[in-house]
Amino acid sequence: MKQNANLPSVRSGFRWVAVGLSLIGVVACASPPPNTVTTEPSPTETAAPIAQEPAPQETAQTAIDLENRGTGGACQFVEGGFGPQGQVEVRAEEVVSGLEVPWGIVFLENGDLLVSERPGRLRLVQDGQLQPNAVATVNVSASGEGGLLDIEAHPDFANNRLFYIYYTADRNGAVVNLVERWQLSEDGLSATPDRVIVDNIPVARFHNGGRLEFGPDGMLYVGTGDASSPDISQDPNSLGGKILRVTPDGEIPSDNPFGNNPVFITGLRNTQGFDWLNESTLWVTDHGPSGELGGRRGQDKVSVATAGDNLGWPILRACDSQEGLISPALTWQEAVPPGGAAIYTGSAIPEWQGDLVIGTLGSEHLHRVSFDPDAPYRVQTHEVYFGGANSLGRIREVVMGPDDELYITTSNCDGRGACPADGDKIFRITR
Ligand SMILES: [Ca+2]
Repeated sequence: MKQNANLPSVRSGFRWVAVGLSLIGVVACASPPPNTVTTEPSPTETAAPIAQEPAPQETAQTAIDLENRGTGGACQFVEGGFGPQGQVEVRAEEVVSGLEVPWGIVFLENGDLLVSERPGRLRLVQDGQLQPNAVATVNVSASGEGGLLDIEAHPDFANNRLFYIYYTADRNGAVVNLVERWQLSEDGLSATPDRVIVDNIPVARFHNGGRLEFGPDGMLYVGTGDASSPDISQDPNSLGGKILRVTPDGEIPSDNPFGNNPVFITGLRNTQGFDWLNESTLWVTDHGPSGELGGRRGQDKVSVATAGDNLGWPILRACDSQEGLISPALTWQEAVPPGGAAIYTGSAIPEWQGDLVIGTLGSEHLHRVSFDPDAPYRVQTHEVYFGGANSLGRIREVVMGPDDELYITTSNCDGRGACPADGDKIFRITR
């Protein structure tokens, strides 16, 4: 587990060594001006010891100021445009092409990669090669933003070969989103359903959520959408517009914030990306309105949240604050909107250590966001990569690999982008 000096990323994950993904080609650079550097201190500088104070690593969990999170005072509003051009030299290496709307990727213990394609196929990247036959075809209802969405592996996948998928299913005309657990065969070439983990998540043509992540506490977190019904986000008895938290078997943990209820965070519209800055605190990205509720637009956001928090959809606008609701740390006037997000824990791009990296669909960027280590609702650095001539197109998934490199997927063939002849791709983002 890698740790930034002040903001340890404690997210559990697959940290197996020796990944065999092959590099196929170098595709794009961020083309920074020469000799430019970021102005923030490096992690090692911020970790400079102060006399008679305990080491930051020991106090990071308790020293973080969450009391003032979300009161709006520190909220950064990006007015026009999407953010300053990134100043760190990074590039994208193509890992595989020929995919159709990949939504989620997960690394297996041997470095192979499972990819979910939204039309309903699970694909295997074995020894760096996309296998021609699907591992499994899931019977999805793939209209609008629904279909086969994220995938996540059981924390003990190496022993039980269990993994989870989030998908949209049509049950004799009743369409639902659900989380289902599957088991991968020993050779990795086929998979079979095991059991339903979370059922009857609200569904609509738009806003189906879909993100699955295991937290550092070993629990499965599920990001859902408001299914185009904003009011359900504020209803703790609805599974829509939430982050849910369940055990790997789908049970409700006894320490969930709303009693015998999988709901963990409320007031979301359509989250597709979140990661943990410590055991109990998450950075959460969310989509803002796209014309509903009187023509409101833009206002996608990044918030700092913990158990029981209400992130304010559909009540809050931009940096507004209201008693009982959490205002964002960062929001945009223009629609970005965010796909996946992950804390960068690799060493290839040391400037990004501990920062949140967000892939965006509409604006087609990678956003790098760093936060005040003592008050993580306060943005320190925000910049964008892969704009303009370096564009990779729409970016959906953002995930750290077991080789400590960052991986993303494109979503250019989802009907909203320019689908190239060789389809959607997985890229490694590195120096
Ligand atoms: Ca995932």
